[in-house]
Amino acid sequence: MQQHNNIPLSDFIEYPHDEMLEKATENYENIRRRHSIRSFSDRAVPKEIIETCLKAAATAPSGANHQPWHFVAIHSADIKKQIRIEAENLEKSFYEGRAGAEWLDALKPLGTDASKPYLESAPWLIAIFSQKKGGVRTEDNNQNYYVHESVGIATGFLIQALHHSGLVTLTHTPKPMSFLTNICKRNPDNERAYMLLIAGYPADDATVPDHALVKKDLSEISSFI
Ligand code: IYR
Repeated sequence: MQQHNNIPLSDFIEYPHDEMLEKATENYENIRRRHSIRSFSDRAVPKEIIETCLKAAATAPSGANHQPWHFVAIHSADIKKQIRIEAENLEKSFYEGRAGAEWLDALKPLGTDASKPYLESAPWLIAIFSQKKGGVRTEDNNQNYYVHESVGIATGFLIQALHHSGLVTLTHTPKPMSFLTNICKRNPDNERAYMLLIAGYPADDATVPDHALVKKDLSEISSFI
């Protein structure tokens, strides 16, 4: 049986109202410049940037604080090539009909297709895995809870950290993603590939589809009661 022991909150920072609004606005102005990018430069990004962003991601809240995630940061050209080959094969069948007409229609405004050169050109691919079992210590083998929610939040933190550091990302989910488990040599009994995040600098001629810039208004996405 685990015991509970509280320690005083010592790192909370309170801001006066004006400064709070300034910070909220500053954050909004910064995060609204985040765009999914599909054209990456091959410029190098130091490993310590990725490490620091992963540390930020790992502070995310999770079910029972079990931290049911594992991030594989891929820099190896050989592994990136293997991932590109597998992902493009899957995407080919997806775009050739597996997706179905409605899905393909929904993707038209994004202009995506089966070709994924950025899987080789971007400096980093981060394969994110969720874990069924674990615990607060890596060696634990207890049930994990709210795994999808927890890994989703950590992934959001990671995207935000990379953006904040001055990099761009793309969330990529080739279907099915089990090939990532094999390539990254993860344990398929406990881990499932959750997402592949591409990170780096945008290519000089990178574009953003205008469709992606359409964001719902505050009045549509929220209600105050
Ligand atoms: N995985 C495919 C298709 C795709 C699906 C959705 I939903 C998107 O928002 C974007 C793409 C691809 O990466 O092309």
